[in-house]
Amino acid sequence: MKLMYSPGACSIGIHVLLEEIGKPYEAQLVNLREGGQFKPDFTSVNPKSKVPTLVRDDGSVLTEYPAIAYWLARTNADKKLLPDDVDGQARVLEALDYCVSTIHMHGFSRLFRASNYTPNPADEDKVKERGKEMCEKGFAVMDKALAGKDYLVGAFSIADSALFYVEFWGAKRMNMTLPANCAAHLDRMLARPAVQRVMQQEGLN
Ligand SMILES: N[C@@H](CCC(=O)N[C@@H](CS)C(=O)NCC(=O)O)C(=O)O
Repeated sequence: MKLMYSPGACSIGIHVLLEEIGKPYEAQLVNLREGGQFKPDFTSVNPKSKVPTLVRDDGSVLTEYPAIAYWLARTNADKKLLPDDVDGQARVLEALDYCVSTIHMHGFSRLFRASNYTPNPADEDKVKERGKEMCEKGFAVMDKALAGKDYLVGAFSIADSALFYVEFWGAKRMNMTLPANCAAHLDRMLARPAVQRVMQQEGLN
């Protein structure tokens, strides 16, 4: 398998899952700052110009964080990255989707790419403010979901990998103060050996 990633991007959560699984894989850096996602050698693999992109052993390409995480969990069932029961699985997908589709795609996207949300540069600060509010609301929801628990749904699951990357962005890139349960979850994630290996590999230590 080959993961196409960018250091500190949302692909870090899939990188963590690959390390948790422990099977051999290759990690290929795509430099988003230099526009590597728009170059033909990348777009010929993923025309969406996004990481994470996973090239599987049969050469087929899988994109979109939730799909990649779900496929990795189902094809490595012994690693228990999804609960066994349908209700638990639905809860994992519910939390995973909220982290990716709401906190990342609505909240952080406004903070990182305000110019995509307004044609008027003078309005960009307002867009960022709205993005920050969305992130804060998202973290408050996840904080409640974590009350009295180490991980979102039972044991560590694919949902925690997604919560990890948005918490990481909030605390380490945007200097936000995470609510207590999210801050403790981020610390718990950073203490996992798989996460520490990824931080080192992506040069984020
Ligand atoms: N919906 C996609 C979003 C992926 C995404 O937004 N990736 C960002 C990095 S965090 C990216 O590749 N951005 C490059 C760009 O937009 O040019 C997913 O779930 O995988």
